Amino acid sequence: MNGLAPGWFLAAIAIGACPTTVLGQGVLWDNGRYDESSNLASMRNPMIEAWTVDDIVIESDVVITGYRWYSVLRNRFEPTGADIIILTEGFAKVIELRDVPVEVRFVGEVMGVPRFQMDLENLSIGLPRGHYYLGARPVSDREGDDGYTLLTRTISGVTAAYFRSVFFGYPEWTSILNIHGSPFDIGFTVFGQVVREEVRAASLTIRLGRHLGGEISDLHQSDDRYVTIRDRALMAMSLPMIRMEVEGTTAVETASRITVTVETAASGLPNQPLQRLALFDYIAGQWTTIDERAAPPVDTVVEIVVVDDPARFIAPGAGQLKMRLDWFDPGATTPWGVRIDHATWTVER
Ligand SMILES: [Ca+2]
Ligand SMILES: [Ca+2]
Ligand SMILES: [Ca+2]
Repeated sequence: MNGLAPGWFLAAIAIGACPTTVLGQGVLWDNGRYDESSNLASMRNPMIEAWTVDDIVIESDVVITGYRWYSVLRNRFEPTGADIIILTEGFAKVIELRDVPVEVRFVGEVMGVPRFQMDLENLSIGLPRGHYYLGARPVSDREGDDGYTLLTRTISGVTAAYFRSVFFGYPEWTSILNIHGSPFDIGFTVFGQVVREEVRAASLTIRLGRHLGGEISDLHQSDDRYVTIRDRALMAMSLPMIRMEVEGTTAVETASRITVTVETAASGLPNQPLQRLALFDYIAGQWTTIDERAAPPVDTVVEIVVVDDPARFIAPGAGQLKMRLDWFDPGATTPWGVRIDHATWTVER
């Protein structure tokens, strides 16, 4: 164990606004910026290797294209590159890239020690949705060059930062709580694109029929928890007896494929009502039927894949999607109804 501490504390000092880089990409996760509350070793040189990582939770499948963090670089440390590591929530390695080009930008000094914004760009790391740890570190071929990742007291995600360094006496991933005695996060940002997202309904409207039970969250998965609706009084023959609309929002910018999944059933009747499934076409400004069938008397999954210009079913800019389910009069002489167990979209880039 070397006598060096893995990090050192500084009094909190307000520093000026950070110059921002426009990477032309979406922000997948923003952990905020460092606040000078603390820092922790994170570097690779011929003598020392240390990692500091922090967690993110991503709800959709993504491609990570950039990672930004802030570093103290000592002894005129000019990195030859950087390493990035991504771990599962159990700290199993997902990927480690070494000697990646890094953009280093001076952002200020505290007590004569310079701080730098560090950007990894042009990454292409596909990740399924989940809870991960990420970290990066500057690399040098000189022994004296030290890098320290700048931290913040604002905790995002699920946990505070973790650290690992054989050199500093932490051969296993160790919570910063056990190193600094209080929690800190890394100030970092992850850039990239959502490539596959399961979109759950965020609003539910029963336009025709009487809403008997269930709420919007009952549509989010197939679990035999339902929205139930009964037929309306018969007045306008041409309109459906039951009409349900749901709306959701996707972060996928350019959709190449939308899969619509619904699971429904209707009361058993001498003639089953016609069930019609439609998506709202924002370009044409009208509903487009994507499926029509006799409503099944038991829970039945209908999965419709839309590959013919699916982007028209997403509101430009806002990312909204609208789905409509109609059930038409089966000529029944007794009251009847429907139940909807599941109604979601899966949007793929
Ligand atoms: Ca965290
Ligand atoms: Ca079911
Ligand atoms: Ca359900």
